[in-house]
Amino acid sequence: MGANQLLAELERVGRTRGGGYTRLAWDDATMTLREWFAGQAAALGLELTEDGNGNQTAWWGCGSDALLVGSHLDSVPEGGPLDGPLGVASALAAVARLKASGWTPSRPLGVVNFSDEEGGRFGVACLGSRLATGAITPDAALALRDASGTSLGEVMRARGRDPRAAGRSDWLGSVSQYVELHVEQGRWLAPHGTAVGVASAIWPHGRYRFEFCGEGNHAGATAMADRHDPMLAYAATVLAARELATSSGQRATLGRVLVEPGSTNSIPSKVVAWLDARADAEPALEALVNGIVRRAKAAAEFDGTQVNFRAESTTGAVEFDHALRHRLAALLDAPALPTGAGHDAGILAAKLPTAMLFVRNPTGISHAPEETSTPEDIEAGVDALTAVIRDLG
Ligand code: HGY
Ligand code: MN
Ligand code: MN
Ligand code: MN
Repeated sequence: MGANQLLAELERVGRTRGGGYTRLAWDDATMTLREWFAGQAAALGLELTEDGNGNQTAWWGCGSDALLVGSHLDSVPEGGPLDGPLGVASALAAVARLKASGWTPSRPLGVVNFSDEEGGRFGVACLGSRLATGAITPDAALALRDASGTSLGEVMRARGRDPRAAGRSDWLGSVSQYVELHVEQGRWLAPHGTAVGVASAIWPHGRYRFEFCGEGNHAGATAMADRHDPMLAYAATVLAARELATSSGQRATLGRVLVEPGSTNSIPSKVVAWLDARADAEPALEALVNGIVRRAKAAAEFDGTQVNFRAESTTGAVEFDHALRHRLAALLDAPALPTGAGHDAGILAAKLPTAMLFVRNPTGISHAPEETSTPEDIEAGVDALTAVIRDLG
């Protein structure tokens, strides 16, 4: 079955009234997708494994020196249909094509569905691949809590997994190359008139948690001069992030905010906000984040409130393996392009030769329901991935 048909099967899973897709780690929609993936593996005669972190891999052959392809099936809240699923569906479609053609790999081939790439529920991105590579400890990961206060460990246990099995997985030791196909996020391929590109690098980026603490009080009975409203330092931080990112040509977003108690007629006692900061070089990222933190602390001091700050997850600049990415670019006659989006491939690149293919996204929009590609470009992506597997496999 082709990638377009496979994606059509996922169309209703996790759809929201807003028209987006919400498929958070271990939620009902994502459990449906995991079962779908298992069904696809069985239909293709692939052997399905799951490591202690929830990463599923469907194997064609077994042993060392494996080639791994795939991506993730979870989404951000109200995300688009392709970020993640396109890579998994294209990998399954490529395997189906290769099997139908009678081709057999000379080395083991795995199709992976990495668990919780987006961090949409527990806040930290690429949890499955970070756990599998040791980039985060099981204790730190399992203690992460979602908006309801439930920890990852409790969620995994409720889904029949043993959280004690989480952590570095030995299966990655048998993998010697990873190629992830992904919908383009941003609009570079369209103006360059090509359907498929090869990733050169991933911008350094990080996620940082601000906690603005003030004095909860009555919204009607408290004079303005008597307030210690943490919302003000939060608002100043949002504006500072935009100002500092814009003036330095980098990127910063405060997109995940929790206001407590959150009632209309109470001055908040606490505002928790997550900063997503990205820059074209590590020193620039550090300067950007430090500048935002300085401004947050100054604003809090002015209002007699407090601010706590901590980095939740940071990913250094990723330069994809030169030999591999040049081989793919030559094979496909495809251009190379950097990306500001993070990926599991960025985590694996620290451990083994890794490359990414991007499929044209005509609007460049992602992490929103409007994310799209065309059926023709999706097929072109499968053509490219099939050629890559033939070449490497
Ligand atoms: O956040 C990212 O850049 C990725 O889409 N998870
Ligand atoms: Mn993704
Ligand atoms: Mn994403
Ligand atoms: Mn080079």
